[in-house]
Amino acid sequence: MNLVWHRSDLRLADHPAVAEASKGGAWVGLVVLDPNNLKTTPRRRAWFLENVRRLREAYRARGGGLWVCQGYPWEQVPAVVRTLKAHAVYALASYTPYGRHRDMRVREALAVPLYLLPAPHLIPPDLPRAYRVFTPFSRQFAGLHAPLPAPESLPPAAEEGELPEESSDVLLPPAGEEAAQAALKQFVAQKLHRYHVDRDRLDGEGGSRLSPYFTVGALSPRQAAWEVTRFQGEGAKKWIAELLWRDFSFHLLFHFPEMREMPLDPRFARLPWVEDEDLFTAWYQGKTGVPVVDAAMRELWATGFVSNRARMLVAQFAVKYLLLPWKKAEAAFKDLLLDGDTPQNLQGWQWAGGLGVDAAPYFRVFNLEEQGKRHDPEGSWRRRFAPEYASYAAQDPVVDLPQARRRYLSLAEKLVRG
Ligand code: FAD
Ligand code: IRF
Repeated sequence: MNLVWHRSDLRLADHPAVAEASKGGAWVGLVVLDPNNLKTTPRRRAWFLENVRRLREAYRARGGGLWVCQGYPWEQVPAVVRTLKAHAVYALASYTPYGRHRDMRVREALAVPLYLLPAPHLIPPDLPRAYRVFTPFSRQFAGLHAPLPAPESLPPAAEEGELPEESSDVLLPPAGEEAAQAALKQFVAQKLHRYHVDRDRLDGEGGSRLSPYFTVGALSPRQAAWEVTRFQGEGAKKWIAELLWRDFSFHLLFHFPEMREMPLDPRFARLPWVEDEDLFTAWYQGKTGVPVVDAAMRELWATGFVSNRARMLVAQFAVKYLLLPWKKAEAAFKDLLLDGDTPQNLQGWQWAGGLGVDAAPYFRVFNLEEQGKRHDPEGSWRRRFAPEYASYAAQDPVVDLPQARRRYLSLAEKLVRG
């Protein structure tokens, strides 16, 4: 008997550990509900648990069994191994600091091997050379292998362990790998051809909205890339590029784990962050008087999702216009996102905040009114989430925008020039 331990890979298809375990003998699946991962908002816990439910159904449908237990993995995994008299544990390698620490502790606590197989990224995050800039990183993409099929049947096994109930304060997308595949196919059929044009829409309608599935691993990046290999257009090229950005985030955090707490360019750690709780709350609750920021934050509260363009703008506003402590804002923002993912959120905040990720120049400061007009020209998204604003012009904003922009540029210039 062997174990396949699922973590951020809640699927049976394109799963190298499932494929390896299926090569011989009996095996069961395992999910350990880890308090270190579940210390988050109800909406994010509910999303993860809903996908575990769908995974358990996928096991049942194939005659297999998914075990679910609660506790620290370095205690629970060895306990399940002992109960089942398992000979080995298979899992997909984790590239995050916590994941690697966890796996080291589990390996030390186990009396049987823990086989960590490479997860199906487009570019393995643990490339020996560390890249800080996306373009040279993306050039390491050496093409795609076909995703692995899900096993048609599983070794007969009973399931064990209850899944806790968790209610979400936002509507959850349909969970599980079947729903993810349906959403992928619908995006490719209806939106891929214009993706390079529409992806910057503030209403997010130009994108796939697949990020929540990537974050819990109901969908693999390789499956998402493979689905477009038959297309040659600009939309398909941009789609692959954005999937590579996801891998770039994992790569950055693998090589620079300090970016959890520090700007990748440490000079910017010395920005005079403004510890003002009222200002933070105004930003966090979408009450800043800046329409594009307020619409974005209110959408995020109401739905758990917001477009990439809106994320860039609210992050840059927090860091450059308000000088809010970037780490506090980044963590609060992630906890509202159904797709909240440590590598992605850190990369996004440090890129948008000009804190050293990629070649995003520190002196790029968006004109927020212009951004709103350009990426929501009809104003329909703004009216939906911030109807009190008749345009994207600021109304009694929490900071004087031109003055705040000059303040940031002057401060950043001094830090860069030393
Ligand atoms: P699409 O445009 O359909 O893109 C397809 C996939 O490519 C996405 O699902 C995502 O996996 C990847 N991708 C697209 N854009 C980016 C990007 N800029 N960086 C990295 N990967 C990308 N993404 C998360 O998954 N979790 C987060 O916590 C997160 N936080 C972010 C915070 C900030 C400040 C910024 C600027 C970006 C953040 N992103 C995050 C990246 C990106 O905004 C989302 O992945 C994207 O908006 C999800 O919508 P979508 O699936 O429709 O994207
Ligand atoms: N992975 C686990 O193994 N166990 C859990 O309880 C997890 N809970 C999560 C909750 C939320 C909101 C998200 C992701 C998880 N994950 C859990 C996946 C982790 O990201 C993954 O285990 C990673 O390797 C280490 I979003 O954190």
